[in-house]
Amino acid sequence: MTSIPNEQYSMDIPNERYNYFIFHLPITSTKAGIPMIKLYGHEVSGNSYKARLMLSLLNLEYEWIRVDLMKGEHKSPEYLAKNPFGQVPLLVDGETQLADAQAILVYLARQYGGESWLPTDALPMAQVIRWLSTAAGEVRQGPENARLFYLFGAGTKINIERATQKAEFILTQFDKHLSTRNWLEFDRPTIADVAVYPYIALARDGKIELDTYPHVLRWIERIQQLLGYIPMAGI
Ligand SMILES: N[C@@H](CCC(=O)N[C@@H](CS)C(=O)NCC(=O)O)C(=O)O
Repeated sequence: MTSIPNEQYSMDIPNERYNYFIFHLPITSTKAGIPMIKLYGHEVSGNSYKARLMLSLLNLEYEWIRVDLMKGEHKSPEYLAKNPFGQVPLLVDGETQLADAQAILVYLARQYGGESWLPTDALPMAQVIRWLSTAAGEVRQGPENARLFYLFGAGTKINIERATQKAEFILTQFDKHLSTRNWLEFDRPTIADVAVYPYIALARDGKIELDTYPHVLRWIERIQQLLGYIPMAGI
């Protein structure tokens, strides 16, 4: 989401789907007293969901720490001491403290996922990272911003025409790319798919219909069939 003042989060979350998830996220996980991974996030945040989804796909236990964006907890001195950007998600793994969904995906993939989710040879790694950039660039400027506009209103100062246009552009690109392949890169899912998936699958929240992108729809279904897949409200 784009950085916006706290008061703009004091909206009505649009429907009960979101309330359901507040109460159905993992609460705590410690194994024999060993400190486990902690994830700071919010249930409406697609970026927090990226990290949750990856943790689940890797079958990792973690403690979910809800940062109440609506109450401005992400701008509290305590939270800013952890992440000066004042954003979720934030991952803590022992001594490691890491903000940014894409960075968290890289960390989890390499720390716990071997070569599968993020290969280390120069070209394959670059091919995956390219989609992480797309997630933080075109996807954020398009479907993510359109969703932010419709969930949080005109106060976000988002140019909705521009966000919609960018969403349609990137969805057209994805649909073309996915017309000849099952996954964004290689013959298996990688963090490229995980990085891009949430805000594409949430596009309808931004009044972007996916029906005209059949290959994207089939890719969404494939992701939802992955072992360890977990949903998010709105998808
Ligand atoms: N580059 C960051 C952006 C994170 C982000 O924008 N998080 C939103 C929630 S989805 C947030 O915390 N917004 C509050 C703010 O920016 O003040 C990432 O990919 O994790």
